[in-house]
Amino acid sequence: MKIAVLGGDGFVGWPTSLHLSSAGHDIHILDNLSRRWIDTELGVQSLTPMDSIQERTRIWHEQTGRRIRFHLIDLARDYELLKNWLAAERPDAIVHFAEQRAAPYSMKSDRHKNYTVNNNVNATHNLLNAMVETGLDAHLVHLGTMGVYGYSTVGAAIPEGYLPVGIETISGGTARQEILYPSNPGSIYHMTKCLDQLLFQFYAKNDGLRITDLHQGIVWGTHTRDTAVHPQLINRFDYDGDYGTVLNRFLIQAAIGYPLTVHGTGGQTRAFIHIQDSVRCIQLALDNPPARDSRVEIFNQMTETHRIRDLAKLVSGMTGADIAWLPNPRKEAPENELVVESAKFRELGLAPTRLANGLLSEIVDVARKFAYRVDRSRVPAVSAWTRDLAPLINADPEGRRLKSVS
Ligand code: USQ
Repeated sequence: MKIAVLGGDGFVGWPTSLHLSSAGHDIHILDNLSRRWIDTELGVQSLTPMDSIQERTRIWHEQTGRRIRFHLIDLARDYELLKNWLAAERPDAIVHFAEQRAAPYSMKSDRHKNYTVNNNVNATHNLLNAMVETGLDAHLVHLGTMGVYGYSTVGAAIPEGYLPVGIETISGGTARQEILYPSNPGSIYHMTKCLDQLLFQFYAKNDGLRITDLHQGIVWGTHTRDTAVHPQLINRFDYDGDYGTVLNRFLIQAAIGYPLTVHGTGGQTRAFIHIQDSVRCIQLALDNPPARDSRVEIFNQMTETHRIRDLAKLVSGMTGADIAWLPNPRKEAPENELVVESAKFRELGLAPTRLANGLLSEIVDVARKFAYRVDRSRVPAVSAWTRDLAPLINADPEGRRLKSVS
């Protein structure tokens, strides 16, 4: 298939592009390289040394003989360019990663809130609009988030997208329906993914677009089979307070002798998936498109759930790292249960990489190897969710950390 990977320069986009290229597909990356600009804005860099996208694709060709083509397009702003590209190239499938994906970055300031909403919602809408306008019958696979469901404890498993409900009718009966699971975003970023869901519902219903939405958990790990082919194909790895996700942050913190930064009690339970499984899920989704005129297909793309404090204790047990119990910069439930249905990918053949099996090699092969590149001053998470939290979080993050080491 000819596949457009939108956002193919990013953390999941790059290994996905390699994986699909390896599988024999003709891959075109469309990207505005915004993630690299944001690194510059924040004054941080990937833990792993990352080459330009052109250099990465050159090495991939040199190593495998396969071509991945790169097109510099900003989906949110260059609507005409995107439309003309789709009309000319007519991909069979589109994988859409081209959104600002960090919750803390989205909550940094009013400017960052606006940027995230404008970028994410416009990118998704421009894409759907252009697909209809060009009469493109491509299967669209979108990377969504488990965070659309929220993290309140319900006492029931979260279904894969749709909730069966009974509605009391005026005549006293019960109307049975399956509705989109109620959205409950915990950040501006997560809110944009909730808005995406409504855009997908409308365009599937109105224009018959074939859409799969993947509600992914927190990704951990760095390497996939393909990024390991050559040092210059290495994936990015974020450890900073805005873009670093929790488990990858704990791994690098352990590697540099920095206490593991648990927010609050660490009673937050979250869904996780290894990066290799993530790219495999995307391939499985592409191989199993929804039928024409069916509703949006939704998968829960996660393989296990863990409490943050249990992860901290696990990493601490493996490395001897201290744990720091910090005031939480986020407005989120301090403790939650999380049970998630995720049978659909397993039924399609996903064999998950378990955290217990992959963690140690991640610490040794990546975190310790590149620890010399870490700027310790970028480790604290300082984006506060509310005005009330800001003074507490921004008061001397390093001192706060040291006082609360257990
Ligand atoms: N946390 C800590 N210490 C840290 C960093 C985070 O305790 O040093 C806590 C947070 O307070 C939160 C949990 O860990 O309760 C997860 O935070 P995270 O930064 O790992 O993940 P999140 O902000 O939810 O976002 C990430 C990705 C996002 C994706 C999402 C999946 O950046 O793109 O959509 O994971 S999910 O969390 O399932 O919604």
